[in-house]
Amino acid sequence: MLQNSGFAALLIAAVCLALSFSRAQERSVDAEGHAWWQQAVFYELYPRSFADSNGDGIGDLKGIEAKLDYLKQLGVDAIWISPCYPSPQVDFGYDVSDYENIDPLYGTLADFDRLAKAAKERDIRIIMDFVINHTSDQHPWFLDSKSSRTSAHRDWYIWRDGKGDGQPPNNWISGFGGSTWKFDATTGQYYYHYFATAQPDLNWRNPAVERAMFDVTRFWYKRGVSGFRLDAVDLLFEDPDLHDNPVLEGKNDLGDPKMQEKYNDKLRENHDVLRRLRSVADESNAVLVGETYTDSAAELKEYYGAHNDEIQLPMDFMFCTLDKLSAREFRKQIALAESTGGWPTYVIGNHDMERSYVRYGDGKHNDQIAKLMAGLYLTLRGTPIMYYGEEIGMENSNPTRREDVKDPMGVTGWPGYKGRDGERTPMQWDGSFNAGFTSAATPWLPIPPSAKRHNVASESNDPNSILQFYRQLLGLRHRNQALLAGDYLALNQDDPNVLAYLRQYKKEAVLVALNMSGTPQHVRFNLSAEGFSSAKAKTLLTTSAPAPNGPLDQIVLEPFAVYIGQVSQ
Ligand code: TEU
Ligand code: CA
Repeated sequence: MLQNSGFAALLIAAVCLALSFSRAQERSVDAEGHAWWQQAVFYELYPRSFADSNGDGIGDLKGIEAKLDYLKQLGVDAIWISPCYPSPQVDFGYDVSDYENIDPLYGTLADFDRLAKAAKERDIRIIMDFVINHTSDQHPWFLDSKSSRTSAHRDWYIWRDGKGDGQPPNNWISGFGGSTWKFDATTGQYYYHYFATAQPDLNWRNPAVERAMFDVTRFWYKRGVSGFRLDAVDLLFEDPDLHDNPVLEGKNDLGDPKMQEKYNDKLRENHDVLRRLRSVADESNAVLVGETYTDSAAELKEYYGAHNDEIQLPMDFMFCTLDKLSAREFRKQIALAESTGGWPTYVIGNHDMERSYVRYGDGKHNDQIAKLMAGLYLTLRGTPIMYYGEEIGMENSNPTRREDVKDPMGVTGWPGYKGRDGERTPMQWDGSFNAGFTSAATPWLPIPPSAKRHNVASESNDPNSILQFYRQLLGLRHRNQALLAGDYLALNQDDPNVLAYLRQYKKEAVLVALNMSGTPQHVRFNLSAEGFSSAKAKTLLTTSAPAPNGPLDQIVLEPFAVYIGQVSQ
């Protein structure tokens, strides 16, 4: 009897386990085996600049909450919020002094919970920015670490003796200019900071650091967060022997010698941490997005993990740093991303690089080119990550006087490099005072003059605007299985002007043709080799006028036009 009830309890436990396992599986993939993050459109927003609810000139969480309907209508499924944790704001939030709270500039934890609830009601997921490589020098861990050589947190950061004579431990150069080493007189040692001196690097060789940082992710998962964007994830480890990096010819933007970052960038050890971080994420069906600056397909491939057990969405920076409109170059770059065998992650802009509107624009057809770029990265196989304002054609507005520069990189780089303020200006909501971003007299960064023409309100009323094109395209993407899940097949690969491809899903396919040139192009497609005998496509969306009417050998594309059509077998 006793034995039987024991057996029954075991059986019940086993059934429960099986049920909960299959429920977890149900949650994480659709019928075709796609995870939620493969179907989602992501949107990066810089909280300082999105929407200001309390009139202090700086965006905040309540501001974001008030714009969720805008994002939903646009077709956004997940927002990645750049750091909104307590921070001295030396690097505008990328210097975190408390990973488990919200900076009062942006609101409170209660505001965050409200935002999370409101987002969930609209089926919008929240991705937090995880500044995993370094903290602020005001973080209690660092304050303790620097207090004495024997403090509890001493080994949470990287402390070394200098070479004597005021010489730092080695020749490594900071991404923000100068040596990566800063002498601290209290304990007579140098600490390592890849970025600003106010951003000391954590020592990921210390298991206590790993435990504390993994717990940070658990804290946010419990609050309903669906994943993290991993900041500067290439840089977690440094060579323990501190070998000098090989010095290259020439100087960088900030005037320092160029070097090959052989001993402090992309060390093997990164991958062990990523695998363990991923296991924690998997418990919450969460996604890891990587700020992965790779130089080759092989490096990008490694970030997925040997068994797809590291970063699900390593951003492809080789794609987005391709700064010219070139059908050949993009074709090559897409093939490279496809060759990794992983699920690609495409971006064309972020808070660290000149806005895509300016980088790709020719000064004459910029609006058209903005639509062309949307037609590209929102129809490729993979997950796209938008950058706020891209959908309305926001352009860079760089400071013109050194005293106006906010970004620490711009302060060091001036006048050669003006920093990143220009791509971080406030979102342009309407044509009113301060573009509807704030009621304050002065927003934290000035509103560019182009806000009069490029803003949400005016573009909502213009059927030919960039914004309407994004809405239509994202709507199409969400409804169309071939765009969501279809294979990528390059077409007309010798064409120097028109980038064309099929997204094929079972018997359906979507044809995408993008004229990357400033002259009209007549393109012909023969899809019989791809198994499509029909000589016609049904136009789904195009910017070409008149719309090409269907026969696949008679598609004429205006300069910089997008054509998207459905073909069936
Ligand atoms: O960026 C890492 C990074 O490599 C950048 O510093 C980049 O090289 C630079 O912006 C030039 O464009 C991340 C964040 O995205 C960036 O905003 C932070 O400043 C940096 O980390 C430090 O946290
Ligand atoms: Ca580091």
